[in-house]
Formats: sequence, structure tokens, C-alpha cells
Amino acid sequence: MYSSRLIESASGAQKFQLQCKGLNGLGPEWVPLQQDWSNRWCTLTERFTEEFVKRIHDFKTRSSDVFVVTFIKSGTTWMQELAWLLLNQIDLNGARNSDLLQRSPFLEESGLHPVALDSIATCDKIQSNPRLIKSHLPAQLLPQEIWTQDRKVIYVARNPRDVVVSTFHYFTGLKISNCSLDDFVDYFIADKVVFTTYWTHVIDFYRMRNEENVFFVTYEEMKRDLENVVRRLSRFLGCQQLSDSEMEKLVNHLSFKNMKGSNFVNYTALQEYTNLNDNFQFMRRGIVGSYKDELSSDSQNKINKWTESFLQEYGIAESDIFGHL
Ligand code: PPS
Repeated sequence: MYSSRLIESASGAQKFQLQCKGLNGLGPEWVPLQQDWSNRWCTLTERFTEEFVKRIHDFKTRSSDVFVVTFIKSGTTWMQELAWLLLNQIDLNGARNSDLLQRSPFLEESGLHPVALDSIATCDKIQSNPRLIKSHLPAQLLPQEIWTQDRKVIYVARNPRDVVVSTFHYFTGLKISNCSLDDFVDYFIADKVVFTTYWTHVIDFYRMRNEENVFFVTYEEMKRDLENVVRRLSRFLGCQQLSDSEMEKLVNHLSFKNMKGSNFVNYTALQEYTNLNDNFQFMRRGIVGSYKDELSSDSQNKINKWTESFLQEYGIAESDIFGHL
């Protein structure tokens, strides 16, 4: 069902790419997208063994489950906090007093770095209802039941320039990578960074945005009009409309400044990150267009060309997805 191939990653360590062939040997026929899946490879670590990936594929879902799915550094944490609050009657006290990763665990976390408990088992055992589960996996590697049982998926996309800059700082801060930003852009475009290919990840969900169980939103839209996103998401999740005062409290709670100040959502303080660069910040800038004063024009041009050539095939413009950046 899976095929894999070895590649050399940005850090020089061996990584591999994984493809899901599905039961018919062609592609994952359970994902509601007709396309040639033979070019859908996902770069992962060696901890993603066939057994581990199969356990994710077979993960037993519940009808009330909600999955937050993103490419890395696209606003996952921000969306998890928002979705958790909507699903929990805007329990701001609860959000202010417990780790987001406990309230909304990360399905494939054990595949990235050693964690005390097996992350798939952790998600499996969550008692609270509904479960809110985070994943960075592309559509074809997610639990099959998401597609066969129409489980709710919230997908957040963010423009590739800000994603690459944010990922660079994150990996440098975690000492996973020590190259220059320009070199990192090359690795990113060449699919040598974990969870790439970026564009196939985003475009597959963009094309499924009208599926009833998919809520597609961008980081840029959240920055532009968070209240409107809250209203849209609230309808998608079947939650009650918020009063003006609830909306005000919620939007205030979700502000970058407030979330940066909270140890429960700002992973800078988390224990598994023991070997950090001194200036590491999980909540870094929190803006749209941080690439503008950080990426060289050479790297911006490379990303522009790569983006145009990828999207051409689908007849989609980047501004269709993100608006004008
Ligand atoms: S991860 O590790 O992949 O789950 O990271 P993720 O949460 O997807 O992305 C981290 C980036 O999101 C920014 N962020 C926010 N921006 C605006 N408002 C709020 N409330 C917020 N919370 C997190 C965070 O700062 C990272 O982006 P950069 O550009 O690095 O600042």
C-alpha cells in the first residue's frame, strides 16, 4: 500500500519520502479527489515506519471528531485554540489553565521525535468529547475514516514564503537545521524538509474545500477578519452563534500578543524542547508578509517561479487561495 524512497535531507540526515498507493495500487481511492497520485510523495523521518503509518491509516475515529490539519507553520496552534474554544463553550479559564497539546494532541508526534507516550495511543484514548486532533499529514496519509466516515477537517493554509521563513526559524531554534535561509529555501523547494511537498499538501485541500466535511481557511484570512472566520467556523462545527461580548473576549484571547504571553499555547516553554537556541521563539512575529524583509530577492524569485509552475497545471492563481499578499 505504501512505497518509499530514501533522500538526503536538509540536515544531511537520512529521510525518506512516502507514497500511498491505495488498495487498487494506483492511489488512495478513499480521498475524494480524482488525480494522478503517482507524484504525491511526502517527506518524513525514519520514525515513520510502515507499521506506524498503517496505524495512522487504521486510526479509529468517532463521529464527533474534529481534525485540525495544516502544513507546518501555517497557523495550526492559533486554529487549535480557536476550535477548542468553540467546541468547549468558550471556556477561557480552561484554555488559560491547561496545555493545548493535552487538549488537542498531535496524532503523528511520535513519528517526529521521541515523546513519553505514543501519540497515536494518546489520541485514541482521549476521554473528552469531541476530540480535537492535530495533524500535519497530507490528505492521502491521514486516517482513512476521515474520508470514508466524513469526519470534520479544518484545514489552514498559509502562503509559502511566510511558511518557509517561519519553518527556518523554528528548525534553527530547535537546532534541527543550521544552514542559511537561502539554502533552506532551496531545500524546501527540493522537498527535503519534513512534510513537504508544500504545494501538493495545500492544493489537495484547496480542491476539496467544498466537501461538506472540509473547512478550508487561510492564515491570511484569519489575520484579515478573524471575527468572520469565527462565525464561519462556528457554523461548520454546529456551535451556537456567539454574543457580541463572547466574540470580543474570544478574539482578544486569540490575539498574537495574548497567545504569546501564555505558556499553555506558546511552546517555547515546553519540556521536550530542551536543547534550544537562546533566541528561540515559537510565537515569533505572527504577521502576514514576514518574508518581505527576511527573504532575499533571489529566494523570493525562486519561490515565485516554483509556485507559478506548480499552480499553472491546476489553472489556479496564488491570489485565488491567499488573496493579495
Ligand atoms: S506548528 O509548529 O507547525 O504547529 O506551528 P504553527 O502553529 O502552525 O505556526 C506557528 C506560526 O503561527 C504564528 N501564530 C500566530 N500568528 C498570529 N496570531 C496568533 N494568535 C498566532 N499564534 C501563532 C506563530 O507566531 C508562527 O508564525 P511566525 O511567522 O513564525 O511568527
